[in-house]
Amino acid sequence: MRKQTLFLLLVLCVSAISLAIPASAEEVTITFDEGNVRAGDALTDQYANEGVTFSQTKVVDTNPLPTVTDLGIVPTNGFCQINFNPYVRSVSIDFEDAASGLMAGVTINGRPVADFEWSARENTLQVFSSDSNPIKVIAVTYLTNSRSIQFDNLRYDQIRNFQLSQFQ
Ligand SMILES: [Ca+2]
Ligand SMILES: [Ca+2]
Repeated sequence: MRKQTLFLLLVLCVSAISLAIPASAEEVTITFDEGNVRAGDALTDQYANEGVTFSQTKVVDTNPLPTVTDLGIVPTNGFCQINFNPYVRSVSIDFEDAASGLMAGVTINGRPVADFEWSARENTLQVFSSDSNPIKVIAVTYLTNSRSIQFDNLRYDQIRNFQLSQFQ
């Protein structure tokens, strides 16, 4: 029930955002249930066409019911990295269970995320940046020996005119 309500809110939010943002911005949502990947797969470039690749990330079934599959991702060895091309101005990732693991750190482009640049509400990690300091790489590390948080529903707001070549 709660997930249905959240989904409805998300649909409403996406509808509102798509009316408000200029044509150059493009919001992308990945649920990992599109048929591109299976549980147990290493996640690397399967979503490269959507403008995102992954390092040290594995696909898992986040739903404990054997009859229900809801694919998400976990870091391998306590660390995962999400790489964007084109760059993005904001990223949000849902947690399946915030109590299941402890994040030790989040970085944007190799630099620790400042307080004003992120929030974790409603089991969603939200990372914000700007057009002048766009997000290329987000890395998440975990406390040693803690279980990894299961992530799902990665959403990001692409800046189409910031291609990698402009920064290299
Ligand atoms: Ca399942
Ligand atoms: Ca999913």
